[in-house]
Amino acid sequence: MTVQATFAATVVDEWVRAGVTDAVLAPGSRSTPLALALHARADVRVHVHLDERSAGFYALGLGLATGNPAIVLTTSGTAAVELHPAVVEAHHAHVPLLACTADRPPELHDVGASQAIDQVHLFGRAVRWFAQPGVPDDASRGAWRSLAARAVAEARGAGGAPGPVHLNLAFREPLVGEPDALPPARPGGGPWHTVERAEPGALDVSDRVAGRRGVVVAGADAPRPPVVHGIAEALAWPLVADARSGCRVPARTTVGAFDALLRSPEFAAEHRPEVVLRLGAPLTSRVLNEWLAASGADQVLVHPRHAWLDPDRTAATVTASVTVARPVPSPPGWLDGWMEAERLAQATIASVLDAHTEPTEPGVARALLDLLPSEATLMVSSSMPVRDLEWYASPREGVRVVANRGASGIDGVVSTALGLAAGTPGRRTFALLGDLAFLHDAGGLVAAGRRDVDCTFVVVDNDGGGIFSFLPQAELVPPDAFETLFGTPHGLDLARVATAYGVPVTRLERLDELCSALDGGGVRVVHVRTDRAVNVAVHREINEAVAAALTAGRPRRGAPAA
Ligand SMILES: Cc1ncc(C[n+]2csc(CCOP(=O)(O)OP(=O)(O)O)c2C)c(N)n1
Ligand SMILES: [Mg+2]
Repeated sequence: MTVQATFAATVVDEWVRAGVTDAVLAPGSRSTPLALALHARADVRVHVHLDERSAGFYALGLGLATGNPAIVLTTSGTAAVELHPAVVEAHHAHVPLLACTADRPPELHDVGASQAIDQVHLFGRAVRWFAQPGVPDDASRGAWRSLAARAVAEARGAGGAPGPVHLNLAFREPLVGEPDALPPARPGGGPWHTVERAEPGALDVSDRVAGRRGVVVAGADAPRPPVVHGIAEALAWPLVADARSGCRVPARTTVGAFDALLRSPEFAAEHRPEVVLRLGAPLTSRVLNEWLAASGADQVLVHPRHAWLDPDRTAATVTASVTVARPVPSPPGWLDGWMEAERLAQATIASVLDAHTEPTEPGVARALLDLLPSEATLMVSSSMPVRDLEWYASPREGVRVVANRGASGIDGVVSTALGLAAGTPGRRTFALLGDLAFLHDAGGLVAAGRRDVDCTFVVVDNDGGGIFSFLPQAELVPPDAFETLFGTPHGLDLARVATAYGVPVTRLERLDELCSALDGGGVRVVHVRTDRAVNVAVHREINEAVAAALTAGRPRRGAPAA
């Protein structure tokens, strides 16, 4: 019997009572009491990773999938530091996560003991709560259940938004032992603490929106789709929706092709709104965001957790929830003008992409979303995949789209997707990612063989960072320097990389092979070779074709739909 083992078993018992189901562990000695306590519970799924950075993102993926914090446990030293990227992403993206770092006891600090570093407030202000209870002893027994229950409650957003919590847990040897009787728990199986929060009332914006030309913009963390569609429908406003909002489904008001549309100066000028309801996180489209910022419109920013997501500083009002109690629709022709343009743009995008038999990057994004089975989850990496999906995919129902856009890193994508897959058994998971994002976390594939997860990675391989070809650097930096510093070709055969991890690979030569390439379960890679210069040309081709279609068929403002 050891006090360390009793502490660890108590904490794990409390986590289970609070609803925790998954723990992600990386091997190490100092974390032994907790590792053994987690392993001893049949009601906790334990996922073992070799690399703590991947472990952190895998736990993030589990949290995204379930809304519950997953435990991620490391030993001390640099192992603990490796969690930082996932903690930062969880902080910005409001994903519950319980980061537990094992630590050496105080007498081993500052004396050159192995793997002893300062882990106090290791993740700075990126955590909702930090606690270090000290080496467990019998005197602290009465605090153990509270500590564990509060950690889960804080991660779920007791103090506001969900996010990461850091417990720094010092253990003294012996590290292996059996637990004694646990301190008494709450009767009835519940956790020591629960947090009850009253929902705030919604702000009624009826007077501000009545009869005006407005736009609803919905990003990640927008209110529930029926609420958003209800507002757009009642006001007869276009709903500019990113797939991550869940609102980008076919409807009388849904506009998916806004990026291409707003690249047309005439369209952008003629469709300037008077009022904008911005729901959730900003979209990635710079064209959209600049158009909104320059519009001079009255803007209401709505975020259910009061996140201040206003990079252009244009929100006149910030609130958690809106309602329109007395809806007065926009003037005749306002919505029709948008929707006619949307139909033209979608048809044009489809016909441009259909003319390319070889896979193009926008074509893969559009076809992939179209082809996914119902109830699938799609993760998209930062850089061009998230943009191609936002700009060129057509609206559809029944797919959950997620991206690590809290801090917009290209790290941890493989592991986040595998964590999402592990957290949604019975639903298929797909990831659309760039070659650099894939290579960055290729080590995350080690976990693929260890669990029965279903995840198909569609890797768009343009041999480097394709996004930089769209930035001013591409014009202003001499080509050789641009290629060395930004293009960063690696010349690796990604199929061989995946195969080395035991992951089967399908090479996609033609876009029409995508449907069959997506068949089958387990962890797989679909490898798509593209070219960065061709990709710039394809984007230009689509955008010019949409502008031309608008010029040819554009209804004048105020005109009813054809
Ligand atoms: C961790 C991290 N490092 C660097 C960056 C900067 N960055 C943004 S996009 C990008 C290139 C990504 O390349 P790839 O994944 O191949 O996608 P592509 O641009 O080709 O679509 C880089 C390096 C970042 N966002 N995150
Ligand atoms: Mg790339």
